[in-house]
Amino acid sequence: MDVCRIESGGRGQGGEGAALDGLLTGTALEVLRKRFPDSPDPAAEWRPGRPAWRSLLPELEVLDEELSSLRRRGGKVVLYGHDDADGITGIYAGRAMLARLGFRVVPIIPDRASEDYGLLPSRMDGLLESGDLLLTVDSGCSAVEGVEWALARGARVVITDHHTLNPPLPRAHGLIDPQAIGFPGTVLAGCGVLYAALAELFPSIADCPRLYTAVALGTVSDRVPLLAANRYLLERFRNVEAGDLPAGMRVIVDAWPNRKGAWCACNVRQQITSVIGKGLNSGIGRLLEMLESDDAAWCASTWQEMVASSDSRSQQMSDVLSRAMNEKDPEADAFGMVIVHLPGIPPGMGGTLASKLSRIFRRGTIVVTTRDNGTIVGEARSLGDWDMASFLTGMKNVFRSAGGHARAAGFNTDRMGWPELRRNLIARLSTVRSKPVPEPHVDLEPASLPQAQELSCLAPFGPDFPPPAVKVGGMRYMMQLGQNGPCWCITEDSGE
Ligand SMILES: [Mn+2]
Repeated sequence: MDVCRIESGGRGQGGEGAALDGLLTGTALEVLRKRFPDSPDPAAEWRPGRPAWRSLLPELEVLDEELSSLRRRGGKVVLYGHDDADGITGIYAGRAMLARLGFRVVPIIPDRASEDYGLLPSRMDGLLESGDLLLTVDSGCSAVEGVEWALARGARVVITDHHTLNPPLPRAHGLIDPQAIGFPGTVLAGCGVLYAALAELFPSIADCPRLYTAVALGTVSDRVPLLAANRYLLERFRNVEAGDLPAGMRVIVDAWPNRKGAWCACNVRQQITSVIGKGLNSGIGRLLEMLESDDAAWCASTWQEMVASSDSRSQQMSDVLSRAMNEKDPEADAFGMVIVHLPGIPPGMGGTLASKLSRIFRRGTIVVTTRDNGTIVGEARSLGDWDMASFLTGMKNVFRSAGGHARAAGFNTDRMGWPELRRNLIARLSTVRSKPVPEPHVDLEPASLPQAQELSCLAPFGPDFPPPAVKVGGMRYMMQLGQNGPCWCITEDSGE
C-alpha cells in the first residue's frame, strides 16, 4: 500500500485564519501575543504554513546537482546517520524519499557503545565506493577526517546536519546545516533538515504520513525548539491517520500520548523515546526495522520487548540517578550548574541522566564519566536561554571533540584527567555572565484561574514553547497534560 500522496496544497496548509476559524479562545490569543510580541500575526507564528525550506537551508542546489549526476552515473547513496531517535528517523526519511526517487540507498548507523561521533572510515570501508554519494543525516558537520577519507575514495560528499558549526569544517562538496543561516531553520532536528532538503527539491514526495510520523518522532526526541517549521511539521503529523501507516509506525502513534489532542514533548520522550532508549540493551538498533515493518505481530512483540527492557534500564537509571544526586559538584552549584562526575555510567545513559538531573534541579547539567580506556566523555543538557553547545565548544583546547546544539551537547577528551577538566569547566562557568537556571515563565496574570481547556488548544508544548503558566494570587500555576485532560498545577517547573 502506497499512501504517499502528491502535495495537494489543500487543507490545513497554513496558519491562515487559524485564530479566525474559532480555534483559539481570547485567552489563548493573549498568551500568543505575549509569547510573540514582535509578530503582527501571533496565531500564524504559532501555527505556520509550509515553510519556504530553501530560505532556511544553505547549499540545497549542491544536493540537487549531486543527485542528478549520481543518477546519470548510476552510483548509490551511502546514508550515514546517528544512533539516536533523530538519526534513525532521519535515515528512515532519507532512505524512504531517495528510494521513491529510484536511488539505491545503503544506511550506516554508528554504534554508540564503541564508536565516537563523526564518520568512521571503518564503517564506510567496503560499502562506500568511488562514484557513490556519501550523504549524512544528523551528523558529519565536524567530521573532517571522515570526509577526507571518503573524498580520497573517490566519493562525493554532502553533509546534512543541525549541530552547531565549529571550524575547521569538513571539505564536503555540500554542507547543508541551518546553523549557517540562523533562526528559524536552526529549530529543525537532523531528520527535519534532511526531510526539508529533499521536500524542497522533490515536492511531489514530501506530503506523506510516514514521513511526518518519522520526523515528528525524531524532532520531539531531540529536544529541539517546538517553534516555526517544527510546529508546521507537528501539525501535519497530528493530521496523520493511524490507518494510513504501516504496523510499526502504528505502534508508535498508538503509544503517543493524546496525539490528536493536546500533548507535551516531555510525555512523549518518557513514553516513546525512553522506551526505545539509547546504547546497550536498548531498542535503538531495531527502530529502523520497526519504522519500516508492516508485520503487526512482530512490531507488537518488539515493542513489548522494548518496554520490558526499558523498565529494567529505568531501574538501573534510578540507582545511577540517586548516586548522581549525592555527588553533584558544590562549586558548580554556586554557579547555577549541575556537574556530576560518576565512573561507570553505561554508554547511552549519560544523556538521559543529564536530562533527568536538569529537570529535577531546573538548570543546565553536565554529566561526566570516565571510560575503561581512560577517555572522559560528557553529556550536557540545558533549559531556557543557556546554550550548552556554545558553552562547551568555547573550551577549544580541552576537548578532543565537542558539539551539539543549544539544549543537548556532548564532548570527549583524552587530554587530561577529571580534576583538570573539572577546573576548566568551573573556570569557564565563572566567566559566563548568564546563569544556566531559567526564570520560570509566566504568560498571564489574570484575576482568576482560567479554564485549562481554554489554553490546551495551544499544544503541542515542549522546548521554547512550554505549557502555559499563569500567576493568580501570588501563586504560579502551570498547565499539566495528564491522562484526564489538562489541569493546573502549582509548580516552579519550566515545563520543558
Ligand atoms: Mn540530532
